[in-house]
Amino acid sequence: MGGIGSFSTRLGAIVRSPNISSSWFTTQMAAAVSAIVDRIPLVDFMVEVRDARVPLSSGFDPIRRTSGECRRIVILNKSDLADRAQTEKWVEHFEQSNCFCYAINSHNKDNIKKLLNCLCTRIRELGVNTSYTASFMIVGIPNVGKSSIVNAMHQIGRISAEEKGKLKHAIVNTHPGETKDITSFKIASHPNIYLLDTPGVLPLEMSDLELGSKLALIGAIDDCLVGEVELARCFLSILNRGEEYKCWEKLNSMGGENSHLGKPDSQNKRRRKYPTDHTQDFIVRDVRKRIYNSILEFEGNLENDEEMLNLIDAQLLLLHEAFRVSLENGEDGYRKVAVKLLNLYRIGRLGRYTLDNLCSG
Ligand SMILES: Nc1nc2c(ncn2[C@@H]2O[C@H](COP(=O)(O)OP(=O)(O)O)[C@@H](O)[C@H]2O)c(=O)[nH]1
Ligand SMILES: [Mg+2]
Repeated sequence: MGGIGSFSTRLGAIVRSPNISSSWFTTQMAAAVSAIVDRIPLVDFMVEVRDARVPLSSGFDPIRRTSGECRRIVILNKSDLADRAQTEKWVEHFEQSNCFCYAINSHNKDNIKKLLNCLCTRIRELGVNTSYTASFMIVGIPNVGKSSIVNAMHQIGRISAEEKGKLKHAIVNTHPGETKDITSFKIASHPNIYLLDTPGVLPLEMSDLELGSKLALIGAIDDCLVGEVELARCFLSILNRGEEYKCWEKLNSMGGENSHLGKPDSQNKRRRKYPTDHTQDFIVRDVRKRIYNSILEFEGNLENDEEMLNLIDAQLLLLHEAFRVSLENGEDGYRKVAVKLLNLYRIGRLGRYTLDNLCSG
């Protein structure tokens, strides 16, 4: 997916408007930048966490200014939400520019184990002895999963039982801006290896409108600053122009409420052995079905902004029903629908979307 159209431009303009931009670049971020930059010479590696859905746009601005002075590793996190083929291409792209790059889902234990091994190998390659204390500074824009990675690595890290007993936790939240200080977490002994979790930092300026809209879509900027309905509209414009909804076709031919999300029968039987969130599954199926049918029945031109807006507004109306939100709630009802839609998108239940096309990088 290349340019994401006029809805993205509109969203980007909101992000860049003076009253909004003064809210997302906080004094806390400015302080974090100088604390991070001061520590760069003291750490062995900088680990830049990016969002696999926007591997280019989620770059950590301060690191560009210091590039060349530090060893750098790039992690494309949330790969479970991004297009697989695009992620592979992005990993190759970063490797070709001479840095180690790993695509992971920080909620996946195997991914974290592999990453832990890779980080330990990087330290061994430095030729240090077992009494050395090594450190990786984890940096990135807000909400890319830095604290989730640190927690997961600290939990499975190779540290003594005594140290395990005192495991600490970095705060993880769906809202950006939760990590306020730089904190260290041990992940290995002999040599001792520490990860430094840091607060997320946004670029001081959004170089173009699309950048602002992409960062807002992935949740790096607080939704309420930008407006949930505008965000949902932008997401729907991407969905309507994309390919993901096409695999929801079979939902129309599926029966009653107990049928699972397009899984063959044998898999359904297996799945029923385990507790699942049936209400959520039912709602997701209903949302997909309504969106799919609305696109199928749409006779306008998706390349025409006004016609696309008509489709999106019709979809938001349909989604009131799917999410059981009364139309009587007016503007607030639209906001509730938008919040629920964005939540489904951000947990990957409406498909995998990579918003940065490698060719546009
Ligand atoms: N789907 C998905 N969600 C993730 C992943 N890693 C983190 N998250 C979620 O992203 C949100 C932000 O995570 P957090 O670690 O607080 O990000 P930070 O601001 O960069 O420290 C939380 O809701 C996490 O559960 C991932 O690999 N996949
Ligand atoms: Mg954090």
